[in-house]
Amino acid sequence: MDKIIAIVISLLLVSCVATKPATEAPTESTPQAEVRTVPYTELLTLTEEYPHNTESFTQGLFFRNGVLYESTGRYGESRLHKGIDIKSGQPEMSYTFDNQTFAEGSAVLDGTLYVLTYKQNKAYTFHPETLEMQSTIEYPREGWGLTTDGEQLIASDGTPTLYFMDGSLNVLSTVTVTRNGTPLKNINELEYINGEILANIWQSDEIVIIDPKTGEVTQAIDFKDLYTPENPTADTVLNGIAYNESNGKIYITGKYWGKMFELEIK
Ligand SMILES: [Ca+2]
Repeated sequence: MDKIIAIVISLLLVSCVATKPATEAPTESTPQAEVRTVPYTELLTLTEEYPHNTESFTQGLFFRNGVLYESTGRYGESRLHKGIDIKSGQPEMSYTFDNQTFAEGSAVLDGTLYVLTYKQNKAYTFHPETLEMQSTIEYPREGWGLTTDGEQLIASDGTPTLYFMDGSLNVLSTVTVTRNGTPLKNINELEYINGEILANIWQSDEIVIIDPKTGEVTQAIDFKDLYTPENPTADTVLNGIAYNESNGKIYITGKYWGKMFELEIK
């Protein structure tokens, strides 16, 4: 009997010792480690280069069921392309916007394709198969990037805010994107990949990885060694991130770039 009591007491002592550190842990959250910027080659392997239309001012780039879509911007140059053959860069079909429209990011949610506009305070919906325009929705912000987690649409507007919206573009929640605790503006093209949001920062070679719940940038990826446009201008910046669920690869291009790059996650 004494032996059993001794074992119980020693077990209790062990459990007290084991739980002690937890009771002494600081109550305030530990500061986040400084966000590192890593060259893209640290996380991704370049697997293929494809042609990209140098007349496309890329705004939105995404796959739906293995089919590549791209929306392009600028007045008089705004298009929506569907079924882009990655080997030739040629689309199966295209919709041409009127000259008063500057198209922006695009994404499909629940069988509806959405395209934002820059300053027209309008978004348009399309049938994703036929590219037939279906409706116009009032949109009270600048349109920049657009993506979806499959439940909601996620939009950027050039500020540090990301907007989570329903299919009628009503804002359900927002999150402020921060990098090392500082709000990060110029969030542009977006791509939701496996619980994280990839966003390129307008006029930079960086794509940041954002935690959608907190808005915190967890990592920054530098793509400056990926590509130099043939005729570089202030416009020819990286802006096009698409994840193809069918093969698990990421596709990256830029405005007026002559190439689109296929990358595999390491
Ligand atoms: Ca995208």
